[in-house]
Amino acid sequence: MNIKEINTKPFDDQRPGTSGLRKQVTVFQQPHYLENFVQSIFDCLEEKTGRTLVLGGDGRYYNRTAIQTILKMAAANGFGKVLVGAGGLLSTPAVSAVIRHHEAFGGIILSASHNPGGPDGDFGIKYNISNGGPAPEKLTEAIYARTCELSHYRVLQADDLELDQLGEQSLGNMTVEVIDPVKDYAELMTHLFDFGRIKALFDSGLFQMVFDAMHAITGPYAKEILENQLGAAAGTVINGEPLEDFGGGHPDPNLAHATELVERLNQSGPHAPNFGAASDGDGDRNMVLGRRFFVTPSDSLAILAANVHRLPGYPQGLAGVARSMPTSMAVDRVAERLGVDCYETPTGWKFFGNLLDNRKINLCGEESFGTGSDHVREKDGLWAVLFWLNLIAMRQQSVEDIVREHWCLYGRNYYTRHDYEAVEQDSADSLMKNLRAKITELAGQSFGEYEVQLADDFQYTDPVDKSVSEQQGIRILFTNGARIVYRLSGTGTQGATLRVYIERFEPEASLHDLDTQATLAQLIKMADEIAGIKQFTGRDAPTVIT
Ligand code: VG1
Ligand code: CO
Repeated sequence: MNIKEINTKPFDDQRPGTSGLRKQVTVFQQPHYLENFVQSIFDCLEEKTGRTLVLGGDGRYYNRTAIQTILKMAAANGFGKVLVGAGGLLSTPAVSAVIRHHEAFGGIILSASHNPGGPDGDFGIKYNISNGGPAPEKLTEAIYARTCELSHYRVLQADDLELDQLGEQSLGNMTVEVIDPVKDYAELMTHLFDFGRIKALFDSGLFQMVFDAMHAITGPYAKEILENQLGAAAGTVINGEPLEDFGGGHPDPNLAHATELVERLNQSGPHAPNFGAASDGDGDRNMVLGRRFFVTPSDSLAILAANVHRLPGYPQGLAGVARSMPTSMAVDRVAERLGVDCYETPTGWKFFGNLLDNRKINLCGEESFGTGSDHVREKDGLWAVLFWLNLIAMRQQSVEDIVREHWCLYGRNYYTRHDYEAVEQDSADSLMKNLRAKITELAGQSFGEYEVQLADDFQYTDPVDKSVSEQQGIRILFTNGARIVYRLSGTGTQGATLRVYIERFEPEASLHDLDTQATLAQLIKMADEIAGIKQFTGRDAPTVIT
């Protein structure tokens, strides 16, 4: 084996964010940049010798180059085997499923998720541990510390491998097995949902759906499961071919970016689809739409929690549930009624891992179009879509009717997120600093009908390993159940992104049909006044509203 030790110098910007290391492609293309980070991951993994690693990405620009490099580095660092998705492709939830199914040591996912791709877009890399989930903070911090002192990395001198044919080949002393990226994942789904029932729904001819894969990774998964296995009409999956630049689009499944899907669902007439869904770059997010009807991700989580006992894969029902702190409190009401625990975690899927592993919860979600369960350790876009399909098939109701019935029973949490993207880092930091200084004096203050019950900088103690995560967002809770939350994004690559999350609870069913932005207008105004958003950012309006 011809292993080379390459001398290198540390980069000072390799601290993983909410979900791995995310940078512009041009940053990753600097000599040694990717290699330094990969070697730092490997250096932090004890007992990796001879073990199996899973490797794949969302197919964005630089995926193939990075896969070849990582394979050669894995061989030089003593791994026994790498399972790599054909063509270098694997969705994020599929990596999680493959790690668990094959009891692998861990996995590397190449993706910048919902961020745009292409030579001028973003790239990212993330390490997942043996439970299939994102590395916990302790490990990501250790990896970061290693990047700050790295002096060399190891790489096998070998030709690039052919990764389009399934099967095993050797790379130095290591085996590389190219696997079907869809197979293990699709198999897992058949155990969770009633495929027969969903198939009958499609076969009835009375139900049509559109799935927008946004030219990202979910296309092949959705085609296989929805069209081939469940009998959805050919053409149900649109934009189903993964492209290196996502066709120039922004692979983020929300009303602002999945415009083609939204147009289809807004059609009228007998041939308008009944159900629409989309997923993001790496397949872990989902948006769910009914006919001319949008389901907020927070409501979706609450509805899944209220219905999980109906599904074949969850005979024990809801064991407990968790949501990220900024996610609306709709699911809390479901947990309360069912008498199960509801955990509030910091943003990012890595905080759900311990809760899932220890069976404190079996369902979790985030307001950012992410929901998942204990079947894997990542959020899972297509899983959520299948859940909704199963629900529709069982209840024989439209998406809108299911949601409205839920609101009638539990009340409605009006919810919105306002993002201010690419703000100057210094301005964003000053805004947060100023807000932090104000927190203590906010308690007890009134703003019209809103009285502050609690204002703090969210801190989380993991109930399992007792690790503490601080400064996870500033939250202001009002006595009537309304909330305003502020935090800075940990996934952006240009400047800073300020996220402001706003919600208010409405128990009255006759008031469940209001326009979200209008009914939250007073809180939105207060959010600006309290934090000085205009003053600090110089912006009059958010960049994206979801
Ligand atoms: C965002 C979302 C967060 C999500 C993360 C990764 O993080 O808010 O809920 O877990 O993206 O999702 P941030 O720090 O930018 O707010 V994915 O689909 O981009 O891996
Ligand atoms: Co994603």
